[in-house]
Amino acid sequence: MEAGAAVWVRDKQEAWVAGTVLERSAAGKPCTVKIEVEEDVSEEPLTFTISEDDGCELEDLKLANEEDMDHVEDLIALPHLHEAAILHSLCRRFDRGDIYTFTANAILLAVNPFKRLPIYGKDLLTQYFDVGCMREQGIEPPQALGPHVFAIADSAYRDMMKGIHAGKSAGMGPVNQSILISGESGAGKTESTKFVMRYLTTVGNGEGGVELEKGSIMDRVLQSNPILEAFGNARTIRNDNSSRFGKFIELMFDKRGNLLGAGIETYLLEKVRIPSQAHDERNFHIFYQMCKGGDDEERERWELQGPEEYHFVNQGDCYDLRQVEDEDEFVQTKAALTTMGFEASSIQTIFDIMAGLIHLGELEFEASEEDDAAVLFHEEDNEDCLARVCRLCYLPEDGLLRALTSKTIEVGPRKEKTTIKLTDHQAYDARDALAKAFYGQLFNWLVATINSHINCDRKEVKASVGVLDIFGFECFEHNSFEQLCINYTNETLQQQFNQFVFKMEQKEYSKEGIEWSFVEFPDNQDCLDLIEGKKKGLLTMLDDECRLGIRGTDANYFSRLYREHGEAERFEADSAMRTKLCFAIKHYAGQVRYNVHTFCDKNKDELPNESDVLFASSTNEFVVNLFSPTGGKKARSKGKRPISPGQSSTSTNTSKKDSPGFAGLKPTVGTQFRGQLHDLMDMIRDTRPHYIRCIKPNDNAEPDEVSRVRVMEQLRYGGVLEAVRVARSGYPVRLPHKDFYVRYRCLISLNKKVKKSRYPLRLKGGTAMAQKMCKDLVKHVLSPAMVSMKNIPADTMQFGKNKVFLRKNAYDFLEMIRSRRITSAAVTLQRVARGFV
Ligand code: AOV
Ligand code: MG
Repeated sequence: MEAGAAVWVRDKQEAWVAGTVLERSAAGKPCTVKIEVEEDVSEEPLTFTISEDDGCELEDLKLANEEDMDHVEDLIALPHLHEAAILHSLCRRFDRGDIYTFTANAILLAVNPFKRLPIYGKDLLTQYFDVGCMREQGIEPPQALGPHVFAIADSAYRDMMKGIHAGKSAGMGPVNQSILISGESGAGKTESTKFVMRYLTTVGNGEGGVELEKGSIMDRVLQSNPILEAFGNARTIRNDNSSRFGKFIELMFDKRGNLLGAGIETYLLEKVRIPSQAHDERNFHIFYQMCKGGDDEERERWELQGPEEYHFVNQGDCYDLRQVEDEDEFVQTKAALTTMGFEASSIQTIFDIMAGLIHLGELEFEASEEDDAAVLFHEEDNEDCLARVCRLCYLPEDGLLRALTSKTIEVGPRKEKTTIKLTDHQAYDARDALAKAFYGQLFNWLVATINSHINCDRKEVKASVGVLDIFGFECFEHNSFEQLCINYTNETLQQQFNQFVFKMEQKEYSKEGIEWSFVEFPDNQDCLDLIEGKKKGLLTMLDDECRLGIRGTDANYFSRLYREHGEAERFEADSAMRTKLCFAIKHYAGQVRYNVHTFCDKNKDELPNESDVLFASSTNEFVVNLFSPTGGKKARSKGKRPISPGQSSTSTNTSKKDSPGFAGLKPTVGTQFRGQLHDLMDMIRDTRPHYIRCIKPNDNAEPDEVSRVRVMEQLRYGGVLEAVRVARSGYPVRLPHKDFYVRYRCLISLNKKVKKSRYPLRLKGGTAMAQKMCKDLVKHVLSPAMVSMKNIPADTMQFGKNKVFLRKNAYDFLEMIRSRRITSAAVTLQRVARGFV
């Protein structure tokens, strides 16, 4: 390191701080560095010792990039590539309002600005599309557009179209695409998803252009968002609009790239929020929208006052959102339901039931003096309330009261049915369970109905782009089964990223014999094994406990867990934690402490057993159907993957024969969820993934505030640095020799001296021959052209055993001259066809 060199020095508070080397040093000698601290100029210089091995890089001291090299749009362009440089680059870009940054074009980093930026307008959307078209035609666009969520949506769309045009033959990778969006709670996944969907619906509108016709399929697909958010999102302490369910939406296109329809699959709605909310949190938005936004007539019908009045919506003592008004949102929710095609009578029933659920939470019980059995508290008040609930939920009063205060059990060897009375505590539990089931079932029905309105004729579908928006990684003071499932999802997605970006990539290089130095990455497979392992994973052990029926308890589960995993690297439960039945998991994104209280019940997710009869006796066909064994409407998103109300997220009506878990019982929540996640990952495996990694710059949802330590944490656990390293030294494009030859043979005229007859149209012979012909083609034609026209060195291509490996710049260049050659005509043809001109 030379004297005067700009460096980064590791720092506890700021992650990395800038400094200057004061004295020149060599390996093994101390090196003094002056840190540039604004407030404290008098700070003593620090001394580092550089060992022989470290060369000029130390664990806590890194060479800084030159000023003008800091502001790169793609991190792989950073001359000095390390954590400090990436962090600094992102922060500087963020300060200038550039919230997006690419990593090798395939991973988009998005730092949440927490304020509206004017970068999502129709004009800009069109520009991104135009630039995409030009690139595809081999034309350098006149203006460069920076990294953007539209750009990644565009590349997914283009890759899909390329796949459609190329057909199955040309080794171009899968036709179907997926955009996988990750990041912790509040990082911006849902917002990014909406931008991606807006881009894809707009370009999928074909000749319709950028204005989407009201009620058109594109419009309906977009309108699914406000509906699902109203019923599935809630304010948490991490995010005012936190998704309390996971969502995978598959947008389907025809051979011309027009949007035909979509299918939505949802995962694990957090129903426990219905009966209880933590301090400063809210129930699902819809309740507040109704309480505050309903007009006089509606509120009279629902008998609703302000949300402060009701137990099910006031426990968090929090009623407003910081950025939006519930009243306005309610208008939007209703409009979206109408646009989607929900019938007016269904809409009324949905809202009636929602109001009924609010009143259900008001029902109170006490122990009767005779036998401790639950009876309505203050009979008169509660009878009014019961009547109100029943009117709004279309249920018979005696039936509801019976379901809440009694239970049928089987006794004796002949399993005779007998009814026992519940205690007041059990009655409260039954009330809450009923509310959760009702809401969960209604949510599933909403999803299924939306699917039926955005569905399309599968025969026309040529390819799809799937967008995954999950609930982000969470760590609260109190974490329960829901957080375990949420964090398990995030682990799975991180593993998918690792698989794709690191494992598969590096395996392929060694298999093909490509020169490569292995990049270490943060692997989380062991954490996944701990959670979902077949024999002794946390979920399996929980199922085992639940199988014991009433003998299974949370405390038992805990002791078995501790016995089995007490020593595991990723597991922790010190004595203080053990007395509280808590354990911690060291997740990829940090340690989370879970309390096993209620795990068994939540995993079983049982309905009060009188409720079948109760719902069947409803006066409203809608309610009867919602809970009938074949319940709700079934909608299919794709031939083989049914989305049925019973199977997604909450499942209370899965038929017995579906049960993979316990013979004769419905599968547990954990079992179902694991199955769903595995199906999802299987499907994603058949797509070409594009990643958006959302980053939360601070924990206060404040604009213009960056905590460098928090940003660094997220970069670190997301494996961003390693991903940039792999991308920079890697070969993202690979084509089987024959495909490479067929694709670029048309360029032989670039070298006038080459005899065409040496390069036959069709290749004969085996792989060795194909490889030789490719090598010749590269050596005599392609490489000289690359060097002379673009100064791209020859080592940007390597020959594997079966494939040619290309760096991005080499591939882009070849594609550009190839398309120039092939489509020299009508440059704007596609623009015209898409209606943008
Ligand atoms: P999440 O989906 O990642 O959290 P959201 O997408 O809901 O996070 O983002 C949280 C909030 O950040 C939003 O409500 C916006 O106020 C703001 N925000 C995010 N992205 C942008 C953007 N591009 N421009 C302006 N504001 C933005 V969670 O669902 O809780 O995991 O599980
Ligand atoms: Mg979200």
